Amino acid sequence: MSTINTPRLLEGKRALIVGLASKHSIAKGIADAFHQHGAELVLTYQGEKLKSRVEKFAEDWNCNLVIPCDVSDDEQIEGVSQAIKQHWGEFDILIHSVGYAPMEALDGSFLENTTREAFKIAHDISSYSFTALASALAPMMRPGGSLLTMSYHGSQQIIPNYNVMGLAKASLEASVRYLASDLGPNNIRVNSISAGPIKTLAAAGIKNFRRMLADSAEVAPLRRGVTIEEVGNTATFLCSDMASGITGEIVYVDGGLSKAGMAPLG
Ligand code: NAD
Ligand code: 0WE
Repeated sequence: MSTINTPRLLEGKRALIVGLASKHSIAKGIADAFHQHGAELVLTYQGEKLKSRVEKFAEDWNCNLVIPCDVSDDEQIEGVSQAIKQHWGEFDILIHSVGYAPMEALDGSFLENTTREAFKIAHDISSYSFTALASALAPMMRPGGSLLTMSYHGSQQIIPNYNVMGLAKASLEASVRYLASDLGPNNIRVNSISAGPIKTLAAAGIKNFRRMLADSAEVAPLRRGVTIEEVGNTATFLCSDMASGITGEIVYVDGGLSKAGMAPLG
């Protein structure tokens, strides 16, 4: 470790992070950066299977509250709200890094594979959960605080197989703007990071994901993929007072991939 003074952008801030599942999770990159920058953390986990794993991460970050939160369950969201009220009373930052659709809907034809049930689940878990958490938790957030969610460019343009998740991310991005409008008067900001493809658990099992990563790295202006550390650094900026004028925004952390109109000529 270097002994040079690095800026501590989140000193005194309290952050709740929803969506940590493994060392590859985008939420892990965000939590690492937040911890480095002096934030105090509370973590949630989805289901008992992930409990001990998330508790191990908590130790690394001197975090002494880890709470269950399956976002499909209103009672668990209320439980998070009660736990935060007890632990902190007030806090500053909510990270939402959650997305899910039934696997069958993420392969092949959007037209043929989008059932009512898959549509409902994708939108409930990947979009509504952000509004639900905002609704339960924003009343406890201090002025200068912010909410941040994770999106993907499949909300804006056709990405093969992303299918119903593209619709859910479009809905999520629209919710960022309406939430920004409602919470702006309290000086609470709401933003999203749209990340380029990263190999995480949510990417495992997606057909041809390795090829997508390789192709993206050839097309992106930076000629490489992005890392969870890079997403964590941008999240740190967006949730810090350095970004006090930014709300309702979708910030791309994708090495420029979404701006390429065509693959570079060989
Ligand atoms: P990940 O698998 O590490 O994280 C996804 C998280 O969603 C997990 O922690 C999982 O527990 C949680 N989750 C799913 N259903 C849930 C539920 N019902 N209740 C509570 N939590 C639930 O994968 P990741 O790539 O870090 O994904 C995090 C976010 O980043 C997602 O919104 C994803 O869409 C987005 N994203 C990912 C990429 C990528 O290429 N990996 C790119 C852009 C955006
Ligand atoms: O948002 C995502 C992942 C979303 C996701 C992944 C899974 C896999 C496991 C949602 N639901 C599930 N359900 C499961 O059962 N990303 C941005 C990563 C991703 O997923 C893709 C991508 C990219 C990029 C799917 C198809 C095409 C590209």
